[in-house]
Amino acid sequence: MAKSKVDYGVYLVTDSTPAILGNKDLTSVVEAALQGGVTIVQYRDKLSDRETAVKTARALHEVTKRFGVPLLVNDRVDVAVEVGCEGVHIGQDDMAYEEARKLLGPDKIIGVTASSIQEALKACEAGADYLGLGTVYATSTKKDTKSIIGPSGIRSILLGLSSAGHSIPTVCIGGINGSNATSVLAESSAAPAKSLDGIAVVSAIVAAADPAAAARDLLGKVVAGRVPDVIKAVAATTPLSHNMTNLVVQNFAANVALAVGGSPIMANYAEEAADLAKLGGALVINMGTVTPEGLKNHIQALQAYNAAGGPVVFDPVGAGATSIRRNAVKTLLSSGKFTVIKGNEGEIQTVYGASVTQRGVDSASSLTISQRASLAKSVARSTGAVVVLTGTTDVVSDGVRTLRVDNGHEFLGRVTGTGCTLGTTISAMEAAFRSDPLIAAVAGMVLFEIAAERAAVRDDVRGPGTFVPAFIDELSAVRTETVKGDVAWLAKAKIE
Ligand code: 3NM
Ligand code: MG
Repeated sequence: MAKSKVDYGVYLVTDSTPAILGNKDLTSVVEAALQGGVTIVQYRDKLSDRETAVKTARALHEVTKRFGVPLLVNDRVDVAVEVGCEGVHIGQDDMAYEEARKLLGPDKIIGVTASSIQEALKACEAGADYLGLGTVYATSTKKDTKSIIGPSGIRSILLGLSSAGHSIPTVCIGGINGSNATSVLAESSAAPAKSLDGIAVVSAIVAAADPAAAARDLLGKVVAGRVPDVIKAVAATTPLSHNMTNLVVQNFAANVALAVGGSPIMANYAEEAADLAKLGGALVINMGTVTPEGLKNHIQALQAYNAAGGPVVFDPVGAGATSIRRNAVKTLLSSGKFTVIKGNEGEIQTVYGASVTQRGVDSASSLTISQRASLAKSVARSTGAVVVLTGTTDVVSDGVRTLRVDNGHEFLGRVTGTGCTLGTTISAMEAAFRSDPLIAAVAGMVLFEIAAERAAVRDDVRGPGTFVPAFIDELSAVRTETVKGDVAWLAKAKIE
């Protein structure tokens, strides 16, 4: 696993003491936490003898490897070397960074704890791969913590790092749980410094009655915490949203692209795609009114954006409705790579290869939420794309992290083209926020659905007709508020 690809979002630090683990089995707790969405694991065990530590680390590594998640070992560099896991985490009183690097080689991850800007800069300059910042709040998990610095202390370190030109990944640790994660993330971030990349927890997951649910809850909060970064990135760059879309939604989609901060171009002639792909935007391929000519254009444009490294959003409208569309989906999937595939249940099932027959382009649902989550995850794994499966509860998955978004309003289902314009919205997010396509997709989704909720309850909205202009207004208002730093609207986000 490339070090640059590591996701520090929900960082689980283990503890084997009865006070925290109780009588549970550590490996099972870690496995449940990984199912819930933990993105990196650190085996921390101050008490076991070496033989036990190596045995436990091996068992944990078997599990983390299955989930494609890195395993680090706290402090005991020799254990990490013997097990061959992905790296170590060292505190200020542990082995010196240079010595650990010599033992581990250049490809392993070494994280360092820092409580002050001096410690953080020193670790950065030595070459650390990430920093664990803390202690945020006093915690009974670690009784010998030296300095309790709070979210404001984290913020000072982040500002210090960014003014020294460092963009090293950071997580914070100490007393973080589901109740305070959102405020810790918000209070510790300060422009122009980069936000925290994640939160590290011990007891919030290891001591939880349901570690999978605890991990899922934290993941939702970490992802929600990044949403403003995505919307601001769109506002700062006004990325091109190149739509190759159907006849029905051209005007609506262009207005939505503008409202969310993008710059729309509706261009169906693929000979233009190579030039457009160089402008730093993203492409939407929407299959809504498929024709032989259109399909050829889609393939050519897909390949042009792939060659330029630009994101591509695929909207397989009505994919299961006809055999022509089912074949078009197969052809497109084998012609290039998509960043995001967005569709309703029937469409995503068709992408999966199931032979479902959709009634026209409408959505119908027969799967349970957890079946929808596994479907999205499987398609994400097989295609390498982020899958956005829309419905009353939306599911977003990149094959590792799978989230449910429970926002939206029934008016979205009573107006034509809302699904298509969601694809356009997501394209703007993907264009502006390349570092994490899943977070970009979730940001597009919650911006879109919360704007719909706000529009639907306005006094001037009396039905689906008056909803449309109000919805465009609210998309624009939510974006403007976010850019000004007012993110109160995000309290409505239901991401889990
Ligand atoms: N390191 P909990 S605080 C392992 O400040 C560890 O460096 C800390 O446990 C530091 O999430 C800590 O249960 C324990 O509060 C964090
Ligand atoms: Mg230590």
